[in-house]
Amino acid sequence: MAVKKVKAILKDYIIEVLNDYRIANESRQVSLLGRKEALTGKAKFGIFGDGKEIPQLAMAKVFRNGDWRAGYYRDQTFMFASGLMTLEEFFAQLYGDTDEKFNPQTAGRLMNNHFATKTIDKNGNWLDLTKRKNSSADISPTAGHMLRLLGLAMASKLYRNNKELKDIKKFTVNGNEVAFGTIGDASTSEGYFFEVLNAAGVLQVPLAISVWDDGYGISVSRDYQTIKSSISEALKGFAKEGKVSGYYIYKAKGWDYPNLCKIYEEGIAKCRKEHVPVIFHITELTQPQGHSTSGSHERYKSKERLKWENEFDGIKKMREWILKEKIADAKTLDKIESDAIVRAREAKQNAWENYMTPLKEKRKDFINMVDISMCNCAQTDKIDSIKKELKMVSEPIRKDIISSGRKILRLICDQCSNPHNSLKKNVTAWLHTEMKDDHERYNTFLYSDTPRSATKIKTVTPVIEKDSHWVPGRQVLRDNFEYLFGKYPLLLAFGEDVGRIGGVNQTYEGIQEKYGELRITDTGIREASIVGQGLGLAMRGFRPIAEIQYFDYLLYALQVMSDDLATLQYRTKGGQKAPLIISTRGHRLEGIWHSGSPLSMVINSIRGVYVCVPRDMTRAAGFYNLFLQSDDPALIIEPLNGYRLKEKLPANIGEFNTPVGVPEIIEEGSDVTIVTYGSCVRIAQDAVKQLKEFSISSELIDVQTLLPFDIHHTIVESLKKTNKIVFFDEDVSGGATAYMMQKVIEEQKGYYYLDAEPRTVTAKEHRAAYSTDGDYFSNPNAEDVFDAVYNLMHEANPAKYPKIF
Ligand SMILES: Cc1ncc(C[n+]2csc(CCOP(=O)(O)OP(=O)(O)O)c2C)c(N)n1
Ligand SMILES: [Mg+2]
Repeated sequence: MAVKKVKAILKDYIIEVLNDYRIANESRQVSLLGRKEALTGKAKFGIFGDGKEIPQLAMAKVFRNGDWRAGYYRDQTFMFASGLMTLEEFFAQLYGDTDEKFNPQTAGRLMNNHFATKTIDKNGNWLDLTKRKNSSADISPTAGHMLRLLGLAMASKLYRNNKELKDIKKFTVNGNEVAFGTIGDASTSEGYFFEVLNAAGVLQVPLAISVWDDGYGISVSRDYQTIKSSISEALKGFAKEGKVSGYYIYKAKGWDYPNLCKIYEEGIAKCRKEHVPVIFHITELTQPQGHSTSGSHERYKSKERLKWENEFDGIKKMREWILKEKIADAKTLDKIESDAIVRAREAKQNAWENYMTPLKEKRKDFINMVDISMCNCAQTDKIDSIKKELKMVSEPIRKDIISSGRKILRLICDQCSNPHNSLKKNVTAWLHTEMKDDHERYNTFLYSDTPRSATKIKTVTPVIEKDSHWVPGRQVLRDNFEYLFGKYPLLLAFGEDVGRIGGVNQTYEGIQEKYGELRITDTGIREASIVGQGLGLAMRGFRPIAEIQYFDYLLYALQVMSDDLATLQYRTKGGQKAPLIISTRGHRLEGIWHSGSPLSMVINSIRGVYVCVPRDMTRAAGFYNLFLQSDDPALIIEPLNGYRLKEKLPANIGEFNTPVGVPEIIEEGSDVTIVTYGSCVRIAQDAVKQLKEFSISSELIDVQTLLPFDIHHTIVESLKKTNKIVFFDEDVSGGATAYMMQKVIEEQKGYYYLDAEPRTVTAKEHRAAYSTDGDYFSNPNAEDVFDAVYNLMHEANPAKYPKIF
């Protein structure tokens, strides 16, 4: 019996090893073919995982349902071995196939070997993430994914330790999920790597980072990248020492299959159970084909290095080991290898046909439709030559067909249009249908398109009753947060000074005492990974508010907001979401780094995230209330000087909301429209008062959100009445005022209602000086607004409004 059992185990082991060997070989073969596809022009670019196959097999063995990956472009073998991608899908990515049936992870929106599993369905509902292996969507900026990795790992800790979440089902099983990260050796030089490693060590979260060390970052060798030329040496101080918390650090050779299997099994088991983070430094990896299809590694690797890479090729080494251990004979392995070549070719062929057949059909249909046999106008020759040219394209893409269609449409003359079968009508209808189709293909899912889109939430206005109390603005927020923490068990807030003291402006005062440190907590000073933490947590079902203490410091976090958060829904074509709220406070305080309002920098880099600029705390609270019902990410900028100003405490605290894209008319007027937001509203109100004394009637509009901007075109309605407009804020000139101007004058067609040139009132080019009146001379003030408006009135009617100075 015992012998039988041993034999059975041995048999299973042999099957497992040979299956791994097959996956490694198939993975290698698709890499080799992939490069050829790119070099022969069938793909635009290719980056592959050859040389990194073996450790990924080991990692995949311990990657379970519910676990997460945040990695980079070398991980194809891991994806194959985890059952998350087929070889056909590998090629579909390479060709940029936009058909989700064939390229479900990115639908052609990302370059090849960028991986992303689905976490939500088409209506934005969460899938059961405990029953699937999850890969957060990759991005290209090196180490950029480290930030979200922190949040993915943190979620397990919170789910395990917060007993009130024991009924949460779709995201966790007792916090047992490990967040697997992968990164290249050279990318560990990025600051984010160290920032996140430090934070994960402090937090003690189940994060397992594998460094695929092939000695190079493109052409730059490890000596230029890493102190002591070894990341595990460099990180020795991070190691766990007895009871002192830290990391388990493993180091192994990337071609040593049995040892890799052993360390991954051991390391991940500890990580899962103890929630201690782990580093796997995997050395002696290779790049058989160099970095990518953009160049060849012979340019920078020595002959000796190339020879070594050949000898220490992981697959070759695995073969040697299988033979040495007598797990299989050479014939068996030869067969696996030759089958892998066949299978890779077949996958390539299938993917290419899937991609090309519909395109060729589309071209055929189009050419048949443009039937000019009945035309006798002068342009038929030109039309014919465009058709011929299109026919000649051996591998047509949509651009070829649409571009031909648009050019042909210009040449179809109205005279030859048969009313019953009008060529013009047919081509026009075809073009409309195609453009709609391509819009869906390439331009959707910047924001959520589900019923939980922030634009679709029913508006609930704040209820102010006769006996409502006047309270400082910060209390409106505080009371509102207290209510929200009670209402949403998955709501979290964290940031610098947010936990114990309740925020630098006391907007969370007493909330940690009431709801505990797991819900509301202090973080280290690490803005980028505060946002990353929020992003990862939001991807795992939490509703985080990640606080950046001051708007000026948002720059540290702008990269992750721009490259990762803002593109998430788009780059997965609605396959993943992260409804994260980033909160900060800005506008008008003291000096260069405490007064900023660089809104153009923000709105122009984070399209995909809504940007809210409330003028007071009731409006700010309304945005938190709105976004917690929505599945869109948002940035909410509280007006710094509004915490102490009194507001009436709404009776329906926590329930009212502030709609997005809906400006509010603060003052009605007839002479001029003033458009502004945030703290500038109060300054504009002062200016409006001053203007009134000169009998100038201003209509003052608070846009409330810059993204989205005035979705119902309220502002142009005001302009129709006043025919004059001033855009005012404290960004630089050409900044957010220019953005607002473009929206109103071009998009809303405000141009047609102007009687005078549109004006902007902005800050100076330099930042605000600290000196007590530095603000007055750096930022725009009520007098500047007054002058801008008055001068407009003067130009229109110099007799009534004589020049002042
Ligand atoms: C922020 C950023 N800088 C530069 C690049 C260009 N780039 C892409 S990959 C790469 C090298 C990465 O090397 P390594 O991390 O060792 O990974 P490997 O490709 O060797 O596996 C560079 C510089 C980038 N993608 N992102
Ligand atoms: Mg490298």
